[in-house]
Order: sequence, then structure tokens, then C-alpha cells
Amino acid sequence: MTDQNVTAAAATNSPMKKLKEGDDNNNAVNGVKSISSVIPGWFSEISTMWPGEAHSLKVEKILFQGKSDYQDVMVFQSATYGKVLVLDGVIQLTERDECAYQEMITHLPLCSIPNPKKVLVIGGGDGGVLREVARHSSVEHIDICEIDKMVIDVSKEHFPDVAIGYKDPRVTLHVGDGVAFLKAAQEGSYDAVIVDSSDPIGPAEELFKKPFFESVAKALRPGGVMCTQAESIWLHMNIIEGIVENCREVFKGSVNYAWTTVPTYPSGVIGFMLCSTEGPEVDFKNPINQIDVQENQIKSIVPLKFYNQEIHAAAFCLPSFAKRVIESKAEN
Ligand code: 4ZY
Repeated sequence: MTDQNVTAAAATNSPMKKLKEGDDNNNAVNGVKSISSVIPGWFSEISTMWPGEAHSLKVEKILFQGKSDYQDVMVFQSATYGKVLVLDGVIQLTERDECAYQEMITHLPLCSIPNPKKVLVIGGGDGGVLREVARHSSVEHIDICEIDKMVIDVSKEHFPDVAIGYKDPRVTLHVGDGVAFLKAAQEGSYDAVIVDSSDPIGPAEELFKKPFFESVAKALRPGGVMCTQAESIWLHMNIIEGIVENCREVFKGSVNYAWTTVPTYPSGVIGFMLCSTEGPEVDFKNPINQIDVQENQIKSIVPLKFYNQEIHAAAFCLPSFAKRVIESKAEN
């Protein structure tokens, strides 16, 4: 049984009994500290990507469990974060805090360039990034390439306020491999590429490698921008170091790291790598666009919950330990 199976099993109403009424995570039972993943009714996120720790959410009801061609897919109703989407045992979004990720990964790049018109989203099958791109009235066309149709279908059914992004008439959906899609993309054709990947184990592994970044750079116009999910400064400095190194070699414009807080992601934070190609200079730290709230093409879209101009600028302030590593790698 893998770690992931253990976590999924823990969320079911399994016959495992609560060890003793009143026992909780921190209480020793028979001299042994209880393990959160075996407490019935709780989902614990256990992975080799964050050894020795696991964030847990109380499960009210499992709403969907399936196996796609690529991964295990689960949706559950949590006690305190709304509905939760889990892929291969890893939380991808919760209704309560998804705004912090989707808004930041989208508006950090799109508010940094004048009049973005053509945008490509790689991954992001839940539709949340599409919802955010749709707030930009300058955008004329949005391609999305998501490999897993089950993620799209499950999101449309269980997360309508996230998947609402698919309703925008500017969106064209491509179900397939993002790496292949980018290789075939017309050179210089996109103003922005947003890579909403999961962790670099499983289907998303290639999205962290140099050849992928080379394809992104080729598909962007001069002075075009990429924003990619870039893990946690608390857990993954080695991965981040590699991403920064690759991006510095590939992207000849700006290369910056930003981060945000997402309470249900491992360590409670997640980062973004922001890069631009050679051409008109991009100053990611000083946004030039405001989001045009009046011109949403999707009428029922909710107002921004997280992003604003101050938080945009603040996202690039790094703690010293991360700054040392990232700035040394990001130097020309
Ligand atoms: N798709 C965003 C995401 C990335 C990493 C993790 C969770 C969600 N762990």
C-alpha cells in the first residue's frame, strides 16, 4: 500500500475505530502518539515531496473518487475549507483558499505587460486560471492545454465557481500533452504563458525541465511573459534553485521569483517563477495594469478576493535565506 492509498483510505468512513473518545492528533494512545493519517474522517496529505509532515483536513463526505489515465482523482467536502480537489493524494484546490493561487499565478504576469492579447494556459484543468485571465479585457484569445479530461469534467461538476472560466467565449480547450502542444505552437505567438502544474512527480515532471522552458520561450513574442508554479521556499529550495538556473539560461529578459500564502498547500506557501523573453523590458515588481472589473465577459464571476497592486509588489519580497539562493542563481 502506498502512502497515497493510506491517505485516501483515511478519508473514508472505514471500519477503523476512533481509538478512544476524546483522542485527538496530539494525544498519546497506549504510549504511542496517534498518526493523523489513520484517524477516520480526516484526510492527511502525505508525500515524499514533504517528508516528515502532513497537513490534515476533516472530511465531511467523499463526493467523487476515480482513476483517470494519469492519476487518482478525489473530491471531498471538508469541514472548514469547502470542497477539496485532490490529485494523486495531493490537494490541488479548496473552495476557501483557491483564490490566493489562481489570482496570483494569473495577475502577476498579466498585470506586468501592456495589453496582453493572446494567452496560453498549460495545465489548470480546474478552470480557475481561465476565470482569472477572463478578467482582462485586452485578452482576445485564450488557449488551454490540459492533459486530464477527468480533471476538467470533475471540476465542472463539483467546482462550478472555479470552472466558470470555461464559459468565456475567448477560450479554446485542447485536451492533450502540454509539452507537445508547446513544441507545435507557432513561434512568437503568445503574449503570456501560464503554467499551472502540480508537483514535479507524475504527469507534471517534464514541465520543470529546461527543454520545456525553451519551448515556452520560443512560443512567446519578444517581451512576452511566463509564470509557472514554482513550489515552496520552505520545502523545495533545491527544486527552486534548478528552476531559476534553467530559466536564467533560457529567458533573456527578466527572471524573478514571487510567492503567496495558500493555507492548504504544503507548508502554507507556494511560489511562482516569472520570466520574460528578450524584447521590451518587463518590470514584474511594478504592475502596469489594473484589472478591469467592469468588463468581465462572464457576468456571474465573483469579484477579486486576494489580488491587489500592493500584494503584487509584496509578492517579490523574499526572506533572506531564499533571496540569497535565488538572487545568486538569477544573476546575469
Ligand atoms: N496546481 C497547483 C499546485 C501545485 C502544487 C501543489 C498543489 C497545487 N502541491
